[in-house]
Amino acid sequence: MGLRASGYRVAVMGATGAVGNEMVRVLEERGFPVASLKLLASIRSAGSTIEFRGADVRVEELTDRSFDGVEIVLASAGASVSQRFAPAAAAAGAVIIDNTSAFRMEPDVPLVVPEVNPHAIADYPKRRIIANPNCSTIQMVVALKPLHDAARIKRIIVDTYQSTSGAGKRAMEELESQTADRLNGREVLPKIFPHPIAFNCLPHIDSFLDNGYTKEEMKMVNETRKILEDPSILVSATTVRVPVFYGHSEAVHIETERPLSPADARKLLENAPGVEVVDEPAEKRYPTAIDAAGTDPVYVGRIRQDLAFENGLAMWIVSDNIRKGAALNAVQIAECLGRDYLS
Ligand code: NAP
Ligand code: 3JM
Repeated sequence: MGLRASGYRVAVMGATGAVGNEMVRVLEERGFPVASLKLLASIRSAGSTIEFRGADVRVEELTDRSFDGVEIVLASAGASVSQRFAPAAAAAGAVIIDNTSAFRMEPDVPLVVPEVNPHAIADYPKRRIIANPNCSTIQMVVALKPLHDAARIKRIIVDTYQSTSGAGKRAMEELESQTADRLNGREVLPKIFPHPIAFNCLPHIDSFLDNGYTKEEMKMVNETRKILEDPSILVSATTVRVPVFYGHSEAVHIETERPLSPADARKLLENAPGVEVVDEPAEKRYPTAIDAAGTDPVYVGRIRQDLAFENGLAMWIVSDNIRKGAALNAVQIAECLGRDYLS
């Protein structure tokens, strides 16, 4: 079955945000068949317009009545907004592809990365919600899935270098203004982030939990297990916000059950969907956030034997967090849903 030629009635919740705006662009770029497009945000930006296929579409205030006649909702207006409005959207008959952490770990909600576990979408009728994982989890599992299939990953140690776009539009503005303030000798006043983000690194994303990890770090632990359908995988993450606008980078160290050479891992990754290997260190070629920004792949480089494990591999994984980490992954889910489930 292909995508319905007459199109789908789509709504974007949080359309004026960093993620929502990119969703609209990705729908257009990929030629997703949109029969009608509803752009929803808070009262603050109701009445503003966003361009879609050359026409200005007016942003409407999100209410319980926003979903009449809508088939697919792409949601990225924050976890509490999804908690509040996803049930109304489901009751109106829509399927919600939710980019927030609100429902990801609920057992009757599929958590999907199309290159990794597209079959999980089959469970969508239970709640009519499909969750999109956290950006840092998505890029990591796209790269690790083929290695897991080949050698079974037992343990993952990951440190992230996450860009400010992951914290929304105002967070990016804060990096910009603090950079200018610091360079001009003005006082730097943190607002969105707890400390200055310009010329700094903050080992603090989302809130701290009793076990000493942050919620962002525990998303990587729990979501990875759910997506790879292996609750025994051990994951330890340190998630760090860095003064980068677009693109998350990750230093990833894995221990596998069976030995896997760096050359074999490279071959598997070269053939993996959604992955591009950039790994010629002698030529100074490895992935960077600036190169990844605005593009779709998950880039992997610095693939090498990890000296600290018996069967260990180390690598560097980079992707545009707003595209594959959020908007692109959500639109790819919509494509699978439309193609395989919505007649
Ligand atoms: P953002 O740039 O701050 O945008 C937030 C969006 O939500 C805006 O469109 C805003 O509309 C809307 N909104 C906020 N409160 C609302 C309300 N009460 N009712 C209706 N709309 C409301 O943030 P972002 O970076 O795009 O992220 C948005 C959410 O997406 C995050 O909170 C997170 O849950 C999720 N996210 C997921 C990933 C992922 O990894 N999958 C990555 C980043 C973000 P106004 O213009 O009216 O304020
Ligand atoms: C990425 O409403 C909120 O607190 C959203 C915070 C947030 C999330 C989240 O928890 O949904 C900001 C940025 C995410 C995410 O993808 O998990």
